Amino acid sequence: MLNIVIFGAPGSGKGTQSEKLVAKYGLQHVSTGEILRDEIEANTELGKLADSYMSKGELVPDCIVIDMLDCRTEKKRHVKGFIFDGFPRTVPQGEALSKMLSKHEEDVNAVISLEVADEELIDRLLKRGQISGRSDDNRETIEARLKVYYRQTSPLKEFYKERGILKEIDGIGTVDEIFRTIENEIDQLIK
Ligand code: B4P
Repeated sequence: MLNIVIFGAPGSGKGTQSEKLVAKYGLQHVSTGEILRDEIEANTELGKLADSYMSKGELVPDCIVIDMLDCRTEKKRHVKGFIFDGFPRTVPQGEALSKMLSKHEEDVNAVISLEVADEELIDRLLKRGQISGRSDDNRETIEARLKVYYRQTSPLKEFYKERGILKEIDGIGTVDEIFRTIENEIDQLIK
């Protein structure tokens, strides 16, 4: 199995590049952001709870996201591998992911970190907000999400660097240019 984490600040292009990775490598896409937005859309209890955090730019608590993910990946054990998009977002989530995969003698094979400067991130998310209508794509919430990223999510880079699997990639350029760099990393891994 091939287990890839696509990592980066909000708006760095995780969702965009994940779609291309799924198309090329046939991996199962697991986007915690998408799962949570579906729950909000369906007005479930989980969705209502998630919305109270997401609309403020905060992370949904670890225990909720970890249980949600564990349940979904367990149901899909027959796949070629996973692309984890937007998960993990905290060190406890990173530890939980390794624990989940270790039940099947697996681990994360590579963490692709998309590096994009803050001004570009804000610009992209404001543009997306104009068309997506997402409640978290407005300036105030975007700034809160960036603070949360630096405080709670970026320490994961050190976590994965220590494990020797962090691949930092320039996330500025066209979607195809960035994808070619990611492809090179993954092709080396598969060889
Ligand atoms: P996510 O859904 O993961 O989304 P994101 O971080 O906002 O965006 P992403 O990086 O995927 O950007 P995209 O490709 O769309 O999270 C949303 C929220 O859910 C979080 O804030 C949190 O509250 C909650 N959540 C999710 N996972 C969680 C977890 N594990 N724990 C706790 N809470 C969690 O790209 C952004 C825009 O840029 C798009 O418009 C795209 O078209 C554009 N773009 C992409 N690549 C580009 C490029 N190369 N050049 C120019 N524009 C580009």
